[in-house]
Amino acid sequence: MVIKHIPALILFSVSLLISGLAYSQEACEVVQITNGDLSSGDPAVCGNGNGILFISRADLLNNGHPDQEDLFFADITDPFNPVFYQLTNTPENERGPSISDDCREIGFNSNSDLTGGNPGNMDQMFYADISNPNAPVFTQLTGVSPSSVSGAVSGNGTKVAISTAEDLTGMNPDGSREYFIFDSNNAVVPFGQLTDDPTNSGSITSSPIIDANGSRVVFTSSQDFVPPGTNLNGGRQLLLSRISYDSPNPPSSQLFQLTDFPSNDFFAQGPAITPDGNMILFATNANITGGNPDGNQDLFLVDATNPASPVFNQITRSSEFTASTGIINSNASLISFITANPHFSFGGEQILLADIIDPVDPVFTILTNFPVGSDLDDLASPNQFTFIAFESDSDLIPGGNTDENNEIYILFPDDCGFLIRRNAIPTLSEWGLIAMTAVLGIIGVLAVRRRNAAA
Ligand SMILES: [Ca+2]
Ligand SMILES: [Ca+2]
Ligand SMILES: [Ca+2]
Ligand SMILES: [Ca+2]
Repeated sequence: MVIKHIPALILFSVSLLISGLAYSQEACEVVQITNGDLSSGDPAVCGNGNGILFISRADLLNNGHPDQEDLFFADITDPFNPVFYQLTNTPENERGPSISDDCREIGFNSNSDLTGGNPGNMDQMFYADISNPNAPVFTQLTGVSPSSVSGAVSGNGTKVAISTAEDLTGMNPDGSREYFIFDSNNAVVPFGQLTDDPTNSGSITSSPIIDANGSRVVFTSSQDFVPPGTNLNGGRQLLLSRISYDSPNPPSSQLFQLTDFPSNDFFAQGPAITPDGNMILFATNANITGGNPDGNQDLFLVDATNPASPVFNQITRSSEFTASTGIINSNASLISFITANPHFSFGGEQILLADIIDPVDPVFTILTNFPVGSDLDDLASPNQFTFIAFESDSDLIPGGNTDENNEIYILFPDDCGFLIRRNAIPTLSEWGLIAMTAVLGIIGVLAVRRRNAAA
């Protein structure tokens, strides 16, 4: 009676093992969006997933533009038939593109004279309405004095966070690098200076990122901002700015230092933020939660819902460099990053997905199986992670990029990839599964031996 179920029992135990430890054993579908004889890259993706803003040196629309960087928009409502628009056609360089959730507003920096306000070809921050991508409307945001600039537009398209040493508001005569907010809804005083480094002592305030409605901005800085005395050693800390808008008064903010690195040996890098501004993914070499004693770069999640009491979780744990940047979806259930770290990949650079619903015990999936030596950069995605955009100068879809300049690709992380574990050590639930499988298997083998002995 029992014996006739033995083969089924063995099959069941094997299937348990496979279903528990394997994922769909197939790399995710990858689509090459651009195909030029010069580089395309730096993709920014609309939150709704309908388009990609990027820069390209290639003459993608055959209109004879010079071989320098121009801004392009690809409508990928049908990702298999992208529709391209060339937004700028200047003999200078456009860089650092960002785009709103509905693909209508963009931010970028450029040394071109797009509106007649930059005849000296200095690096300036621009904002543009591309509701009609055939006729973008440009606004030059900076330009009083020369300074390098970077920035990002909010998800709702109405705010731009800007990092520059320019004195945009009259509050920065020392010429230190500060962070500003531009509010397109405030026609009277559109700029607010939201940091105040009193001296130009060379501290670095890097490219800020901004949430959906512009109420929170995150950036890294080695400056000793809040409260003074917290960062005397110049660690590159992660800071959060909580912003209030009170038009026609300028925007104001409260600044929070989220990390507390003990020295300038430590730094935060490459932050990404959820649309609600509460969850931040970043990389650091610091041992924030006790799980990074080797001091190489791993990815950390910080819940900054209450920015005065941030809660950190270390997502990747490796004895080797993992990544300097990653992306996060809107409800902080998934992150993605590029790594060549052998703890997470087959070898060479691959794109990883991590389910972080339980950030203490993330589940990792390799989405790609690119040849060793493939070079990937600049992940970007819609709020829901329906696809992941990136750039690569490898011939990822054989024959599609034989000249090996940078092209834009997207992949669909849908029911594909190869499940792996964080440390190649099974989790408690996996150990349980393995133990159960082993017991069932032993019972099966014993029963078969008994049957053979009886025969
Ligand atoms: Ca150009
Ligand atoms: Ca200053
Ligand atoms: Ca580590
Ligand atoms: Ca190419």
